[in-house]
Amino acid sequence: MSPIYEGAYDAGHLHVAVIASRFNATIGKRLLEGAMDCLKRHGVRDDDVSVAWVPGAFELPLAAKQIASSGEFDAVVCVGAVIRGATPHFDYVAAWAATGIGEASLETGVPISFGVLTTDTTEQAAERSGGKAGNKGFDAALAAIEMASLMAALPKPKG
Ligand code: INI
Repeated sequence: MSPIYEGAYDAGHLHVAVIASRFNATIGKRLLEGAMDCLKRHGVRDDDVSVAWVPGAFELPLAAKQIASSGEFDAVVCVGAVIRGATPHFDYVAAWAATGIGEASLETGVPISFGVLTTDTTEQAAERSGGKAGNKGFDAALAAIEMASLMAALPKPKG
């Protein structure tokens, strides 16, 4: 039978970077806490986690690309909150954060997870950053761990 590839959650050997967006800082801090909690619970050593702050979600892709290109990390976690408010800025920032993070991951071959909330209100963001709807930072860190494990297990690119 052909192999079935799946990522595992034993992360004691992983080096992980978490990039947090300072815009909507209260939410960003909670998402970062969620990500750190997840990494710790899955065995990642404190010394093997680096944290970087960027001004806003728009800046996440560039920082993620450079960190992922360093070769020092098995996975990168991006966290932040884009809250709609009354401006079309929301759409540009949210779309670029998602697209740019995805591109950075494809270009570097390093898993970069998307822990960026895109909500209509601050209340919705609070619910998803340690409130009744969980913590998206925790979820993004878990996805990063699983993907780092999966990427190590998958057949390597030719050449
Ligand atoms: N950045 C965010 O992270 N969240 C937002 O909700 C947001 N809004 O709505 O404007 C936001 N804007 C700042 C943006 O990410 C950049 O930091 C800024 O445009 C400078 O490049």
